[in-house]
Amino acid sequence: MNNVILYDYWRSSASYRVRIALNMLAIDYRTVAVNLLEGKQKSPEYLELNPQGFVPALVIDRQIMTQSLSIIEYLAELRPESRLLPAGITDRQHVRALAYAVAMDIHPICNMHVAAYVATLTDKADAREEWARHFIDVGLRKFEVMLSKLDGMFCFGGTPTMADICLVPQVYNARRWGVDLTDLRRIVEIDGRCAELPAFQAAHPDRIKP
Ligand SMILES: N[C@@H](CCC(=O)N[C@@H](CS)C(=O)NCC(=O)O)C(=O)O
Repeated sequence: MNNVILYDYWRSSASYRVRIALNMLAIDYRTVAVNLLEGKQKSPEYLELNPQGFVPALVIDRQIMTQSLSIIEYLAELRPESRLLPAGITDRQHVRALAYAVAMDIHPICNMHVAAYVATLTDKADAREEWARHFIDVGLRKFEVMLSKLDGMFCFGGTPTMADICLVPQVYNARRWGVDLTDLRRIVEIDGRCAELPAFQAAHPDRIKP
């Protein structure tokens, strides 16, 4: 892979996921920042790359890819030895269920344009923050129960998978919005373990921040 470009935003959790996966596979890439606060995701040039107006978009040798989970699954298929997804078909299903619980059930309802719309429906000054806090809290509590049925150092087994790649950015967001993580023992433990790994460290928003 010669020419890999990630269009991302430092605080975007979907971008954060792809940064972790690329780092885990030691794929060299350069980033192009798409400033969400300035609405650059809606510019005609960016919409050419991702008609949904979301980051990330990944371009590999001119091939444009969108949707962070489909990108991670592509990378997992490209490099099965990475174990982003486990070898067994049933194990893979479990990892996907964990990853989707975050990426499809928590993240989208707290997305910037959703929270911004919620704020227009009420006079409550902190509606946006309360909305995000509530849905992240509820979603992560359910995720903690899912994890309690599984063993291992990470979400699924002894090495990080797509599930951890989704969890860590969501925990970053939870902290950002002030969600109380005290009771979420497994989640906090796994997040701490991932934080020790260089691939996760290099992808952290604080390292990407302009
Ligand atoms: N399902 C998409 C979601 C992407 C997404 O929601 N990206 C957010 C940042 S984390 C975004 O670009 N938001 C812009 C907006 O809400 O206008 C994916 O996983 O790639």
